[in-house]
Amino acid sequence: MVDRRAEGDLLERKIDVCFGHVDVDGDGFFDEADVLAMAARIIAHQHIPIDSEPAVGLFKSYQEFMHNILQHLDFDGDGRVSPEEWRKGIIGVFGDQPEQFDVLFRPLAEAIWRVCDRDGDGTVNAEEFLCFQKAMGSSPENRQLAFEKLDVNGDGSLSVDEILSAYREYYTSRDPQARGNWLYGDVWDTAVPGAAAKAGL
Ligand SMILES: [Ca+2]
Ligand SMILES: [Ca+2]
Ligand SMILES: [Ca+2]
Repeated sequence: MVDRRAEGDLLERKIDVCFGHVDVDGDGFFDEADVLAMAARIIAHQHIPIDSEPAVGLFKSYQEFMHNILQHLDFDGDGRVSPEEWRKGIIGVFGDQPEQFDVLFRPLAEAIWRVCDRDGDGTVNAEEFLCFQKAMGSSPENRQLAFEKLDVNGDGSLSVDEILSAYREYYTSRDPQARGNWLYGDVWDTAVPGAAAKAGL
């Protein structure tokens, strides 16, 4: 059996898996409707009021994120991101300009974890983390696995900084040992969305 982990396409795989999370309505494209649905889902799963400050901040961050993503990744200018644009764009943008990761993803990741860290102590416990993963559509096995792998010292909580560094590794690292590879569980055990599969990704 071929060990796909050794084939060197780990980064591409992570990005394809992530497309399945961001295309919330499953229509094969990532666009404004998906980010609004994703923000609403994260807020609902954390059981916080939709008009609370962190919730409002999350909607705002997702909209800014979409604006920036379209600027960098919408190569054909149709106002939405296809799986091919997503893969080409993320690898191209971060490969050439790694500092763009902080510009594109960090403000959104911070807003997400402000919502998830409900008591604001700078750490996220297992329950809060699993609620986030549920909102992202991860399988129950992958939710649990992600938490175990990221919680290196096993104390049952993750600092927000640890999660942000996991994000960076997830989107930019080709290192098979990078801890952030586990952000959404086992990427080799996660189905790649239909549109990405059809596009031969
Ligand atoms: Ca969509
Ligand atoms: Ca496009
Ligand atoms: Ca907390």
